[in-house]
Amino acid sequence: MVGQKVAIVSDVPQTTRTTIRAVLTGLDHQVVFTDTPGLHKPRTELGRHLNQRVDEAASGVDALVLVVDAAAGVGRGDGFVAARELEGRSAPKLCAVNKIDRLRRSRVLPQLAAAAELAAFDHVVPVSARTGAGIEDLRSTILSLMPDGPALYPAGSVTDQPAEHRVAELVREKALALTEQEVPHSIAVVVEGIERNDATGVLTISCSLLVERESQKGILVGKGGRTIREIGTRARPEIEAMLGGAVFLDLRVRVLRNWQRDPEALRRLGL
Ligand SMILES: Nc1nc2c(ncn2[C@@H]2O[C@H](COP(=O)(O)OP(=O)(O)OP(=O)(O)O)[C@@H](O)[C@H]2O)c(=O)[nH]1
Ligand SMILES: [Mg+2]
Repeated sequence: MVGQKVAIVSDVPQTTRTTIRAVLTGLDHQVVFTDTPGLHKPRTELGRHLNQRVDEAASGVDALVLVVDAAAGVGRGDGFVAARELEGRSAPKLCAVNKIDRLRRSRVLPQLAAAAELAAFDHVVPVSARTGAGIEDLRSTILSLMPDGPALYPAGSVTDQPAEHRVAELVREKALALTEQEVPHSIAVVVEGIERNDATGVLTISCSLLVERESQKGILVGKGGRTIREIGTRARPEIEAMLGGAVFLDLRVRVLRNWQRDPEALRRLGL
């Protein structure tokens, strides 16, 4: 929607943990998109916090967009989210029916019809975030619904996230892709410091990957450090492109016992 990677992506549910704003600025308009965590049945304190973020974000906006997964099939979970977050709200409501790249043509209409049943939508738009199909349509539909108002962000900004947070998120994205089962949910990433070498211009970024148990630390480090090295190899080029310069990534893995269930740890992690 804004032409740049602002939120990380993974196969693992509850990838997004904070409310992320993405800013689209044109000659005569600015739209601020708020990406939220996915509403789910919480199993930990973190899960409850994530659901709260969704409730907060859904109030006081100019339009609401429910994104559903047409490849998985629109279903009961979507109905639950629609009832909880859309019902009773006066803002215009849209449904983005995503992943149509994975559907045979004949399955698209039934999915659109199922989506239309979820709530009193003003628009239901088929899209593919992967191929970009329908995205222009969704963007112009949203634009047509926006009230007049002043720009809230300077023209050049694409997100409200500080650089440290974006770096930590990119590292977490690579860690999620290289781990499985319960481990991805147990990973949090914190940037401890960024130092610039004035002679070479290289930025040294020190990052901690936090896990909940000693055994998970072993998994994340990998045999002879293989996994943590691979995380760095994958994250570094994206971080360099984002910051516009050479980066040395110093990654270490630490245990912060059961942080997902610890309100004090969540507070310190900004979650
Ligand atoms: N085929 C296909 N896959 C997609 C599309 N959009 C997203 N995906 C995949 O769906 C998965 C989830 O994407 P995310 O962006 O992490 O989804 P999310 O809704 O933000 O999920 P959370 O942050 O976990 O709440 C990833 O594996 C993506 O690659 C699409 O249009 N087509
Ligand atoms: Mg997400």
